[in-house]
Order: sequence, then structure tokens, then C-alpha cells
Amino acid sequence: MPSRQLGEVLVSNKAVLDWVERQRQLCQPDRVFWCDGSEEEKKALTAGAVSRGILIELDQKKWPGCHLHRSHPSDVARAEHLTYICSPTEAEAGPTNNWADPAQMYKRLHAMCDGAMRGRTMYVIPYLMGPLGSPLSRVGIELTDSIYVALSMRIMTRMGSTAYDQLAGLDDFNRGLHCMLDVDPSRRFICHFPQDNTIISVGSAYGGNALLGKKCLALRIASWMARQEGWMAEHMLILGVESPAGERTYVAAAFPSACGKTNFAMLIPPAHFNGWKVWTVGDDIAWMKPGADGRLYAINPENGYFGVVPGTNWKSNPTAMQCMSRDTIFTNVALTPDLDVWWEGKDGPPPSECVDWKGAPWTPASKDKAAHPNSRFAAPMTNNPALSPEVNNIHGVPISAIIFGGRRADTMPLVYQAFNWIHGVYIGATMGSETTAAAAGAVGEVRRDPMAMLPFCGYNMGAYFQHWIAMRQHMQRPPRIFHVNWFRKDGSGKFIWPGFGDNMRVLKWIIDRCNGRAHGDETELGWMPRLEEFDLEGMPDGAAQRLEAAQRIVLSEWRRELDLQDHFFTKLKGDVPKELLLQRELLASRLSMMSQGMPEGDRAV
Ligand code: GTP
Ligand code: SPV
Ligand code: MN
Repeated sequence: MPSRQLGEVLVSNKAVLDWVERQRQLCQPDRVFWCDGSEEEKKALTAGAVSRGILIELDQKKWPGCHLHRSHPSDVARAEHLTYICSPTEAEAGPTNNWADPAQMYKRLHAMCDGAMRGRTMYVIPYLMGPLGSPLSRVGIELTDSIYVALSMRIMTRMGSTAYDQLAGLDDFNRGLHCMLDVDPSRRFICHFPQDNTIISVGSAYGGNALLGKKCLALRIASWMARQEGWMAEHMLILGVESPAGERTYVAAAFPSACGKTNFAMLIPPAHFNGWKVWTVGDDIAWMKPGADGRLYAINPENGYFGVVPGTNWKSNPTAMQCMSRDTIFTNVALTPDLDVWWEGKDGPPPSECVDWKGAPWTPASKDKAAHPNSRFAAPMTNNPALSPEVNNIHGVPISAIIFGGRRADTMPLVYQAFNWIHGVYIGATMGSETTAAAAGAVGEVRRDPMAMLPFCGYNMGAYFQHWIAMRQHMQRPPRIFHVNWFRKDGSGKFIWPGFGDNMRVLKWIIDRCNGRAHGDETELGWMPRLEEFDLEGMPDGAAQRLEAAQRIVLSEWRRELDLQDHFFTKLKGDVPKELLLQRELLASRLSMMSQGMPEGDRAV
């Protein structure tokens, strides 16, 4: 066989060749570069990106293989208002998604992409979501004119010829077209065509908008496929807890963007949990399917982590610090004069001077932040010292618990357990959380974010709830369902619960419940730990009072919560399954009974 030069075509699959050729004719790049995923290719592309100033090489002694990228200042987070589900009818997209008619949207986008890569290179990125050979894995091909996207996709997915191995001769692959255009918010669209397994993203080169394997394929398109095919695509971390005796229990947890998945998936237990160990399977996305034994099995479709940087340090998340210690692309952190990186919440004092995420001079006296609040690291999962040995298991890992959790300053206790599956689906469906910097728009406003999927569900949210309910029939041993909140605040605005490693105490109760080893007290909300049995050993004085405060059910707060849930269900119109409306009624009546015997003002929920 003649030796292949970097960038030359490496696939003979006709469906791939035809589709790429059609996109080439549309976008008219000067050059098409077929990625193979090799080390040699990575070196060449990285050198090219550095020479063009797209990547800045960091101090290679401190940060081997690491680079900094600065995105356009208008392009620093997911753009939910510019994200569309283009299914044939508006009803299929549902009231929580932006919808556009597919034919019209194709026309509009094709006009925008017409000649858009003139003078540029089109990178052809074959990628595999999930382990090679897994029946759950899916293939995508992303065409992009961003070398930063090409290098990031290499970290975040199993990129290269391995994807063609999974595809074999078939034409069953996601077609993803990404054009940077002029990175102008007024010409920015992230569009999904679930029925065509197609994504077109224009005008953004940031994270979830541009790395099409992640939110676009692995959540929006996959959630639609999963409903057709009887599985689940969820915004969930997957972790394994190993006991000193070697027993491994796997849990999946859905927290909204920037609400703690990466941190939880990399948890290091406090000293007193000697012999306990948490293994990371995934930190953002879970694909789950019932197995022959009646349990729910999960794979992580990703190959790396695109994690929030600010607040990460050797105390809060040493595992993440190790993940980003080599071969990592940082986006929108600050750069020091000696080519080190800095961000708010890093260990040690801020540098006396540096260059902020926009490239402007910064000192501790500056009023703006040095790193963008949504600055991120893209690191290969193989950097993770706690990477689960099961991460490449083609069958996935059996899930014992599903944990829902939002960022709530009030109302929501630290932890409770659903009475059963359907009650758990209701708890997930009514989740609320404060908005974060992960999406463009206001930060800190409580909104409903069902199952942490509000921005990621590729079809009608009511039908999605129905799918969750229906999945129960396919599992003789369904996961138990829990709700947690690490973010409840006290009267002075401080977090009541220390979080991070101490979340092991909550996780321990959860897995003990799953394995039939811990008591639960029945409350209006669900099962709660018995406070006197909850493991607080090694925590500072006052921990018992703080736990009690974190678990408190405050009727006035729940009254408001029920109203907010009602508003949300009303917004979904007739699409909410009646089972969930009934669960809300049951909760209201339990709380109403609780209010009997309370002072006048607290009664009548
Ligand atoms: P996405 O990648 O956007 O989907 O987010 P994520 O859910 O993986 O969020 P991540 O773990 O990166 O956490 C984001 C923010 O939450 C960071 O600022 C963390 O410092 C903070 N955080 C995470 N866990 C805890 C916790 O247990 N307690 C508190 N108080 N903050 C936490
Ligand atoms: C999120 O916003 O949930 C993320 C980051 O995980 S991004 O990939 O940019 O969507
Ligand atoms: Mn996410």
C-alpha cells in the first residue's frame, strides 16, 4: 500500500465520501484534511495552531503538552437561545425547545455555509462515542474549519480511524457540519435534525456549541434515538464506589451544568473513610440500557473531560488537577508572564500581574475576573488517576442509584430518597436549579431543569417524561432514585454543607440504602437518613446541627416550590404524564398534613 501523507483520505466508505464531497462543494474550503487520530497528526496540527496564535504553548516543564486557547469574547458558553430542534413538527420539539421547520432551516444554514470555508481548511473528524465494539456506541463525523475544534475533539472523543472500524461499510453515522463564519452572535445557530441524524452548527467555536459529539450528538440527537430504541441518553456522571472489602456499586447522577458532576465523579473520600475509593466512569454524559439481568447498564460515550476550571484546586478536586496536568487545552483562563495559568480559586495567592482571559493586562486590583467563570479544561480521561477500569467495558456498568441534584440556596434538603421509580421520575422532572455561567444569560436564577436535561432534550419534554416512566417496565431491578443539594445556604449566605470530599458521607448512605444496609425515615418528601446514624465522624463541632439544618423541610419554601412546579407543568400544557401530576398532588397532601398543628401562618400548603 502506498504510504499515506497526513491529511489524505483514509476511508473508502462511499456514504462518507459522498457526504463529505457534497459539504466540500457547499463550503468550498481550499483544502480538506482527513484526520486519522495519530500522534504524528496531533503534533502537526498543534504546531500549526501555535504558529497561527490559536493556541499558546504553556511552560512545558510545568505543563507538559498543555496549551491555552482564548475564544472570541462573545463566544464563551453554550447559546441556548440559538439552539434549535428541527423536527418535522413543532409539537415534536415541544414547548421547552426552540423549533424551526427543517426545510427552511436547511435552506438558511446552507446559504450561510455557502463558500464559508474559502481560504480555509476543512477538517474531517471521524469519531466514536463509546467504547469500540459496544452495541451502545455511535459514530459521528464532524466537518469543521476550526483547528481548535479538531484538537479538542481528539481529546473528548475516540477520534480517528477507530471510528471507521466501528462504522464498517455502513452509512449509519451522525453528519455534523461546523462553520465558524465570523463568530458573530447574530449569525450563530446550533441546529439539530434528529430524523436525519444531522447537526449543523455555525458562528460559534465554543464547547457544547462546536464539539458536536458532546451535547449535540450524545445528548440531543441521542436522547431522540434512545426513545425510539428503548434506552436513555442522560446528562449524568457515572461513578463506582469501592468498599474496603472490594464491593463495587455504581451510581449515575444528573446535576445541571456547572453544578458539580465533575467534582462528584472525582470525589476523594475524607480520611476517616479509610479503604473506600471512588472511580470515575464519566463526568458528564451517560448512555444507559436495561441488561438481560433486569438492571440498567451505563456507558460513558466520551473520552475526555471538558471541565469547569474556576474553583478547582488541590484541595477541592486534586483528581481534576491531575487530569489537567498534561496534554490539556485550557480555554479562557489567565496567563502569567512565565507562561503559567491562573484562575479564580486556584491554590495560592493571585499573581501580581497576568493577562486575563481576553488577553488584556490584569492585576489583583482589577475589578473583572482574570479567568472567565466558564473557563474550561479539555483533558484526556486517561490522565485520571481514578479512572474506572470498567470505562472501556462494552456492556457498561450496572447502575444501583440515580441521583438528581440542583443548585438551590433554600428548600431542598441535602439528601432524600424517592419512595419508588415513579416518584423518582417526578423528583427528576420537577428539579429546579440556579442558572450558571455554563450558558449565556443571567446567572443565579432558579429555573426548572428536569433531569438536568432542559437544554439537551432533543424532543418534547412531556414525551421524555413518558419515556422515563415507560423504562420501568424493562427493568426488574431498577436503580433507586435520590435527590441531593450541596448548595443550601444558611442565614448569612454561607453553604451549610462543606461539599466536595464530604459528599462521600451522603454517597455512603445512598449506596447503603441500595444495598439494604441503612435505615431511612419516612418523611413528606421521601426517605431521609436518620440523623443520629449519619456518619459525621471527623467533621468539625456543630456538624450535627448543620446536618439538621441542611435536612429541614420548611413549609413556606415548599409552598413556593409546589407553585413553581405547577407553573412549569402548565408551560408543558397537556404533555405532562398524568402520573406526574398525581405525584405532585400526593406531595401537596402530605405537606398539608404536616402543616396541621403548625402555627397559623405555616398551615395550608
Ligand atoms: P458541566 O461540565 O457544566 O456539565 O458541569 P459539572 O456539573 O461537571 O460541574 P462541576 O463539577 O465542574 O462544578 C461546577 C462548580 O460547582 C464549581 O465552581 C465547583 O467548585 C462547584 N462545586 C462542585 N461541587 C461542589 C460541592 O460539593 N459544594 C459546593 N459548594 N460547590 C461545589
Ligand atoms: C455543560 O454546559 O453542561 C457542559 C459544557 O458540560 S459544554 O460542553 O460547553 O456544554
Ligand atoms: Mn454538562
